[in-house]
Amino acid sequence: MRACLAIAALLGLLGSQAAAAHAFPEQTEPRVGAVIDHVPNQVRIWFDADLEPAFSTLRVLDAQGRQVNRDSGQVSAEHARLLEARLPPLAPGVYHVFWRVIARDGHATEGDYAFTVGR
Ligand SMILES: [Cu+2]
Repeated sequence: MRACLAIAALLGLLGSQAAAAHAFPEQTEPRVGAVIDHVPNQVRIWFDADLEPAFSTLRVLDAQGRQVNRDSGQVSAEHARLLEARLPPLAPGVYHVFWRVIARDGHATEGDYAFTVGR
């Protein structure tokens, strides 16, 4: 999330095109920085614009940098603004979610956030 905002700020500084049409996260599950006891079946990120399914990915890495989700995420068939990835059961620890999406205008945005699985 922070990286995402940094990219937006950078685009602003460079006087690039308005970031309005790019896709940025509006909500995530688990939430940014959350400490959770129950691991959900999926990580889900809702964006503020429709996503291009072919080039949008979501990877969840454990503290050792190993990807824990088997696929690399997909845009929901029902909701063009929802990026999701199935999760296996997770051991306690910190996990980083890395997302990269292409909006329908062809512009890429990316970012990451962490959540923690408690004991
Ligand atoms: Cu754009």
